[in-house]
Amino acid sequence: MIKFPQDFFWGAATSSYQVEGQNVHADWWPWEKKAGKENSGDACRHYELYRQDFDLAQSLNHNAHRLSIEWSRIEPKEGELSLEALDHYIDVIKSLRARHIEPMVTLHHFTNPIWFSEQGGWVNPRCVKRFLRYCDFVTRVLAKHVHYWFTINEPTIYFSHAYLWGMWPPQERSFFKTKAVGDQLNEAHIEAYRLIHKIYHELNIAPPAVSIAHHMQAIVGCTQGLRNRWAVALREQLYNLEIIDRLTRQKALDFIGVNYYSRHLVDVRSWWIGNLLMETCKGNHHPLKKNFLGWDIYPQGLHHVLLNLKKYNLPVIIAENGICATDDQQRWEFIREHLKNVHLAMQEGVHVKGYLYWSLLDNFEWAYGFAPRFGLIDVNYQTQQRTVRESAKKFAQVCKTGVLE
Ligand code: IFM
Repeated sequence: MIKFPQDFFWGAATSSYQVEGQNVHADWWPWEKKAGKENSGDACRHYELYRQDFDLAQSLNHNAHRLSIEWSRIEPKEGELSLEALDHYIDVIKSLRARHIEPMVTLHHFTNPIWFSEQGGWVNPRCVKRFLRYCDFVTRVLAKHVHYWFTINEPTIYFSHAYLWGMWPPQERSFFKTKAVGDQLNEAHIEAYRLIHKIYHELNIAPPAVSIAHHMQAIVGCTQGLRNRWAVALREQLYNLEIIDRLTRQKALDFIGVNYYSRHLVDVRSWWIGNLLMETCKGNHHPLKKNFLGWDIYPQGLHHVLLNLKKYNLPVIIAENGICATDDQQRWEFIREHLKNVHLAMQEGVHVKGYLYWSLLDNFEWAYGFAPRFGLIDVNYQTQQRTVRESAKKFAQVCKTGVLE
């Protein structure tokens, strides 16, 4: 039997574009059509159905929920920041509070307003200023309702998918732009961190807790040869720790938000830097069970990732951990095994404050569309009917008691 602390945060995460529906002012909206992808369309209609969805979260004993604000709704045209759009999110947050669920708010979760992207997005030197104007507007209003903030979701995934691999809008494949966007996102976080703290100070509200949600993988060598060991160390630093080092040096993290899904299996065939940095194992030497998208299921990696964070001496919130699966039993096993590893890391001194499953609902999985099912709650996209999965009920028991049998 495993027991988590009484004040542990238990819940799930979502993001605006993936669940709300009809986010017509976001850059993904026209891109889906242009790129011939499935359209996010109505998604889960969570924009209207959030109260009913939060009733379900409450019935599942969640005491925390991570959501994101859709920048393109708040500022559909440059400089025209909409109080009415923000009112919606005030209501969303109040609805959570009314159900004793702690809201945790993300300011940027992969999508940008169309006007922002048309002006060069995160490559434009003025992007940070633009982002801060939006952050300022939102924070001043939400400060009295929100304590936990994530400025940017998965910066490394965003810049690699959008600017290096050309998989997401604006579909760039440029090392230089990737580097520029990485730097701008770091700066955007640091400046937003300072701004949010300043606003709380001015408003005489107790200091908030601000972080990023950082995508971390367990970086593992396929064999223990010298090249692989080098590559593992290099990638551990570059993919996992570099951004945290940079942000902690600037004293711009109050906790570390970790999104963990899978392992990254390193197998390098030459000393060429490109191989050292990117080549992965193509064989099937260490087969593991996989999720619906073919990602390795590797719960012990979460323990590994968390231990590597111990040196920062900061609280950690698991801001996302989840599986897309057609077999719901696999979902519960995934949750159970990952929780065991969270607990192990806690026993070894990592201060984990909470665990948020990705995701509360099945939703729009970006370029993969609606096929991957990550939800604790099944969504019928024809009828918008919700059905609570068995895995959600088992997880609900843990949320209620803090005990994993
Ligand atoms: O759906 C995404 C989410 O938007 C960011 N983290 C990973 C999830 C699963 O791919």
